[in-house]
Amino acid sequence: MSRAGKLGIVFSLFALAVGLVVFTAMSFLRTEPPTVDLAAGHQPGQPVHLTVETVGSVGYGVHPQWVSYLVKAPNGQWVQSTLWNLPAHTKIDVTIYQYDSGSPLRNQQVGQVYGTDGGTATLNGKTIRLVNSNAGSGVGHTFSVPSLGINVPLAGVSGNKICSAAPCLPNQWPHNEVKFSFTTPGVGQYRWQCFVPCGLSYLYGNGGPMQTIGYMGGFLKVVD
Ligand SMILES: [Cu+2]
Repeated sequence: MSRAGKLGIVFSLFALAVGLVVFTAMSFLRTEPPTVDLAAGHQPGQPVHLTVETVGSVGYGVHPQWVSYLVKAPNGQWVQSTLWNLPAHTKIDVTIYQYDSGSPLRNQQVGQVYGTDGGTATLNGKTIRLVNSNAGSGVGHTFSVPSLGINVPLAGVSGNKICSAAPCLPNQWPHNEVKFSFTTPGVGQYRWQCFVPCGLSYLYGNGGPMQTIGYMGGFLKVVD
């Protein structure tokens, strides 16, 4: 083969490799879960029920091993999304089914409940103002909205029977039920996330699911 021919092949292969890298990077960056609409058909003055779950591994999709939040859509389906439309100036009654194990917190501050109605939550029906992560099964995740001053620690599940494929159902797997309420502010997008470095096998636990929308963080999309 001529030198030009060889060069041509090398150049084509190089261009193909570059193309693949760009395509992979772009498709990764473009990936965004669907927004689950909990504001449609909302009657003014009525509270909105927001039901979510946290799982130790989602069990499907591109990252089956990753920890994740899921949300119950108005049609009753569990959806792996952390983008939720909520009506403005409305009381949101939140129920979180927490199916993951926990550990002591590095930052004890996120063991406290704050920013919710009454500054409290309930854990399996009992009113709490904090979870002592150095006792019991620690804390698995938090539900935190820094710009609204909200933080709720989610106590870890005890024992080693842990649901590892979402959606996990309360009648099938051990879980902690955490309930609290808060009131949405005006229209805007408010970042929320978990503050437990739960991205196992990533640098300091803060990579992977901790920095990917759809797993351990998302947006409260507050609409009119
Ligand atoms: Cu987490």
